[in-house]
Amino acid sequence: MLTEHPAIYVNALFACLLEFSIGRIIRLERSIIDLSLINHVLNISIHLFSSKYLCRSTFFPYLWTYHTHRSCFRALCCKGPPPPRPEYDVVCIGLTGAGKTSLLSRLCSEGSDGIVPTTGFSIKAVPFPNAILNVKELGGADNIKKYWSRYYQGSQGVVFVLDSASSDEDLEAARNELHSALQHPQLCTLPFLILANHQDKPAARTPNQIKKYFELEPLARGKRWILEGSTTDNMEAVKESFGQFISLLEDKDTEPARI
Ligand SMILES: Nc1nc2c(ncn2[C@@H]2O[C@H](COP(=O)(O)OP(=O)(O)OP(=O)(O)O)[C@@H](O)[C@H]2O)c(=O)[nH]1
Ligand SMILES: [Mg+2]
Repeated sequence: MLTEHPAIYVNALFACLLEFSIGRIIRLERSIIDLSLINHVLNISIHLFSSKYLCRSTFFPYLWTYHTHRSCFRALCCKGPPPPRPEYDVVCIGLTGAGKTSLLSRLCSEGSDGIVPTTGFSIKAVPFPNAILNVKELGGADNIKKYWSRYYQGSQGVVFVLDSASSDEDLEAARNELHSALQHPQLCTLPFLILANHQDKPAARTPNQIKKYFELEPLARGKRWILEGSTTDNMEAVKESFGQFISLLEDKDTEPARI
């Protein structure tokens, strides 16, 4: 078999390259294309093409060489798509100006220029190394806030963002909103990530002060949640907080509350 015409090997290598290129295109996530069908069509067209132009050998040596080389080529160069990451649907709430859009945009590596208050809601697929969060941000303006609960259905987790440097009045409003969310029938059993944002500002309360003021302890009992300080100036810390939140979503972390 190894003594066959060298054109067979050129032929097989060419077939592998062609399949590799097309494979890269069709291996999009959630592709609805039937890969096995494409593989059949590809095999036949490669065979016809190669037998006509590259060598006039019989079909079987070609097939053997092609499949052998294809396996080697795949092992070396074409490892295929990475295993799919789990996806979680998360709702993100907080008063207007808390920094929801800014944080989410930075997590998606988008620029922070031109961010305007969210009217209605916006959805972003935020990628992390071990999961993708489909985050639905609900605008925090007064005229939108009253409709928040209509968008809670289907959520698997909650991100609550607050401005740690806001006025006492706004902080109290944020506290009331968080308490309502924690007790809402559609959210009360879900993991919460509470981000005390704007920590870069001198007037910012510390996460501990927020925790005390928000009186979270009685509500925390038996719930899975995290309260962390955050600022758009330190996205590495924000990513770490989301990493812990993902662990709660995966239910890996059995610790009930970390505030
Ligand atoms: N200094 C500072 N400014 C921030 C921070 N996060 C957001 N901002 C600023 O706060 C303003 C409001 O941010 P947004 O991201 O639009 O706030 P939002 O929570 O999405 O507001 P709505 O969409 O209206 O609910 C913007 O000017 C941001 O640049 C932060 O951590 N520190
Ligand atoms: Mg926004």
